[in-house]
Amino acid sequence: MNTLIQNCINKKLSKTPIWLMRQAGRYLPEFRSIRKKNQDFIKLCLNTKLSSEITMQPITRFDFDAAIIFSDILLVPYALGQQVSFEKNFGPNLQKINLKTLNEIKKEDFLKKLDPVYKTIKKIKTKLSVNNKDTIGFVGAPWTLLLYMLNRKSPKGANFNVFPKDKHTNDIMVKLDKFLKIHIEAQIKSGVSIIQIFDSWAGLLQEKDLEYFVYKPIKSLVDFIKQKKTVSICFPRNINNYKKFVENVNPDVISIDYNTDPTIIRDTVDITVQGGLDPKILLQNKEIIRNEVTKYLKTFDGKRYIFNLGHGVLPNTNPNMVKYLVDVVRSFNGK
Ligand code: 1CP
Repeated sequence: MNTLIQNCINKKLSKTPIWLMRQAGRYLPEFRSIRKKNQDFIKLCLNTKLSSEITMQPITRFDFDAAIIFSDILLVPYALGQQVSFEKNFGPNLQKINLKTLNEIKKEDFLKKLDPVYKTIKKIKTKLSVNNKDTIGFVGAPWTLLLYMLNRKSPKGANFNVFPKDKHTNDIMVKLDKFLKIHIEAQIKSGVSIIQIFDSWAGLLQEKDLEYFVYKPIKSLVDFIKQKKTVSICFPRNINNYKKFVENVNPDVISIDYNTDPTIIRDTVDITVQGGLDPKILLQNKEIIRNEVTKYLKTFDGKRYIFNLGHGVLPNTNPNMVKYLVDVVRSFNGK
């Protein structure tokens, strides 16, 4: 039996599937109580018992149609030998890249470091497929990872008008392509049915640089995922032209941000669409939530659409409002 998301991609429309980016995270009190006792975030991601438990928390609470593995895009730089820590109220903090380590890293050592992630997938996979739910694995896109690796902290608020396409950049991009494929393959072998590629900072680039930093490297990953007969979802956040992205990259699903007009996407893009709702709407009252959610559902009514947000759930979101959102989506019966 197919999952709702597989049906949605194969045009067999029944119900609108729903899951949320960052559904396993800081807005949930049950996550916060585990996090309080586990100060080292990387260690927490690599604790199979706890990361399985955290992955399942939003499924237990809201019965979402898919679970996204509790992990982080920055585990890849970490496994490539770059130290990563997360500081409260600051975000990620990366040590300088060691090119020698990066050049010498072996596939076996990389996989060994990330083995707990694959164990987590295996552990939860059975439970999820019995309930006909998808298990979503993910990676950061090469551009977003490159940016964290070179900037060594969040690029929030930064403006990269010129970003060098020099040998140093190219060498790192080549390494990322290789090791992201290794990470993707290991997640697929462990049992994920979908890979989402997060290009959270694609919107910082100028149009002329998208080909080099976004389309080409993501297409390489999407083609690889296709060869493995697995579904790909791309989230090139805040780019101006999703149609052009889809034409160049050709993923199974395109995930849109909240600055994009959903009607234009509906009228110009021919693949399954995911997401869009501004996560700040969940901080509003029920009436506003219902109206805004219904806008998206009506826009994509009769189309292949996966309900999600236009970025991750915000930490100050009330879980009751997430429950309400799920109820609104599940009870929608068309126009
Ligand atoms: O308690 C804490 O402080 C940790 C907060 C946290 C969590 C819950 C971080 C730190 N990462 C995560 C989990 C996470 N990250 C998941 C797990 C599953 C889920 O979605 O529920 C996923 C898919 C990610 C992906 C991720 N990490 C992205 C891409 C999506 C996005 O939000 O744009 C990015 C950019 C990161 C980097 C990251 N991880 C954490 C922080 C604070 C940051 C930096 C964000 C920034 O630069 O603004």
